[in-house]
Amino acid sequence: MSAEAGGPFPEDFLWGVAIAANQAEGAWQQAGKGPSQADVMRFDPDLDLHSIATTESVADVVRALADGSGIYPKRDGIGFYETYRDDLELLGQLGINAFRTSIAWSRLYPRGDEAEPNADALKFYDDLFATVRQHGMRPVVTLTHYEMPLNLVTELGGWRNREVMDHFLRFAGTAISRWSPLVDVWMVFNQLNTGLLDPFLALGLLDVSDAEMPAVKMQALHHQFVANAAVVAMAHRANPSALAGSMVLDMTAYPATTRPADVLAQVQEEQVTLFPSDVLVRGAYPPAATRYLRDHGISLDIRDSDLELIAKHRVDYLAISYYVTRVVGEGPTSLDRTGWSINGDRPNLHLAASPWGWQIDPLGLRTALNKYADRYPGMPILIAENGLGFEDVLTPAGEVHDPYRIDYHREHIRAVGQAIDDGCTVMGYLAWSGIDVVSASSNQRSKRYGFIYVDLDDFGVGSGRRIRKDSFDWFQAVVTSRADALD
Ligand code: BGP
Repeated sequence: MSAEAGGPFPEDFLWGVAIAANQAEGAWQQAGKGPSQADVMRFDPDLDLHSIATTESVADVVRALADGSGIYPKRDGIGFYETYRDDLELLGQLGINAFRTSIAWSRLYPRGDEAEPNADALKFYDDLFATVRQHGMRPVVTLTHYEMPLNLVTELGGWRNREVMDHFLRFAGTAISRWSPLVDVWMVFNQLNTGLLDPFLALGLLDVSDAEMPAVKMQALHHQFVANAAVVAMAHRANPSALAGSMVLDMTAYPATTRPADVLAQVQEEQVTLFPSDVLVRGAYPPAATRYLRDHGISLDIRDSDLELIAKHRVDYLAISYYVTRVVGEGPTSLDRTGWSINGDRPNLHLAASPWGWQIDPLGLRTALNKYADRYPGMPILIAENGLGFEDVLTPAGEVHDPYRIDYHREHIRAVGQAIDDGCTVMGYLAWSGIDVVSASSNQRSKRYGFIYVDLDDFGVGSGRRIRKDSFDWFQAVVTSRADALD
C-alpha cells in the first residue's frame, strides 16, 4: 500500500474482528441467563431479503416466548458459550490484536432488576476475557448490544423509563469493577443512533403509537445519553487510562438529486442521524435537536444534573459501524418515521449491492471518516464493524472460496488508509464478524460475514464445524503486514 512499513496505519492501530453475545453465545436459558430481545426474534423461512424483522408489541413477545415450533436462531447462536476457547484460539491465529464482543446483560442480571449478579455469568466472562488476552488480543467490550433483559422491556417499558437507566448502571458498575483489570476499551452502547430506526432492538420500546413515537424515542435516547456519561465516568474512575466510548451506525447520506430541496433534506437527515454522536462527543444537544423538540411541542424529562453529567463525561473515542451509504430526498427524517430503510429512500445507481440490497461503497467510508474529522476534530474514530454478508458455499472438498469478501475488505481498508492520509484520526478496523454468527436483522445463519465458516444452516442443522475461508489467510496477511499485503 505504501513504501513505508504499515503505510499510513499507525503501529498501535487496532486490527481485529467483532461479534456480539446475542448473535454468537446461544445458551439462552443456561446457567441462569434470562431472555433478551434477541431471544424472541424469529427466523422466517419466507423472508423478504430486503426487509428487516422487528417486534412491535408486548403481545408479540409473549407469543414468541410461548412458541414451541418457531425457529429463534439467536437462542442457540453458534454455540460460542461452549466453544469460545477453541474459537478464540482460531481467531487469534489471524494475528489480530483486538477482539470485540459484548456482555449479555441478561446473563449477568437475568431479569435486570436483581440486586446481585448471576455468579455463573461472572465466571464465564472472567474466563472469556482472560482467554482473549491469552491469544494476544485486547478485548473491546460492548456493554449492551441489542440484548437487554426482556423483563425490563415488558414490565418497565424499556429505555423510556428512567428506572431502566438505574438498572443498567448497576449492571455496568458490576462489569467495570470486575473486568477493568482485563478490559481497557469499553463501548457503552452498540449503534446508539439506531434507536431512531428500530425502537424495539435498540431502546426496548413496544406498543408505542406512531404519534407518540418521536417523543418517546427522544426520551429513551436521553436516558441512554445520561447512562453513557455515567459509564464513561465509572470507567475512568476504575482505570484513568481506560478508553470509554460508544458506537453509532454510520448513516452517511447522499442527496437524491441536486434539487435544493433534496440537498436540504440530506443535510437535515444527517443532523438527525448524527445528533446522538454530537451529544456523546460535544457533551451537549445540538441546535437541530433542541429546535426539533421545540417545533414539535415535545417536552422531555431532562434534568440539569443530566446535562451537567453529559457535558462533563464525553467519550474518549467514537466507534462507528459502516456497511452502506444512503440516498435521501425531500420527506420526513428518521426522527419522524420508524422502520429501517437501510439504503435510504432509493437505490444509488452508481453502486452495486449485496443480495440483501446493502449497497457497497468503499469510497463512502473515506467520505464518512472525513466528515467525522471535520465535525469532531481530533476525536479518534474506531471502525467497530465493517463487512459483507453473503451466502457462502462449502465445497465438497470442505473449502470456502469467498473472493467477494476479500474484495470488500480490501477496498474498505484501502479507503481507511486514504482517510488517514487525508488527516483523519482512525484508531482501528474491526471486521464484522471474524467468525460467522446469526444475522442481527434477518435472523439468518446463511447471511455470513466471517473469515471462519460455521457449518450450521438457517434451521440450526449442521456439524457446527469451523472452517477457514480463503479470506482468513488474506486477512491474516493484511493484519500481520499492517496492510502492506493488501493487494
Ligand atoms: C450491525 C449490528 C451487528 C451486525 C451487523 C450486520 O447493525 O451491530 O449486530 O449483525 O450490523 O447486520 P446483519 O447481521 O443484520 O446483516
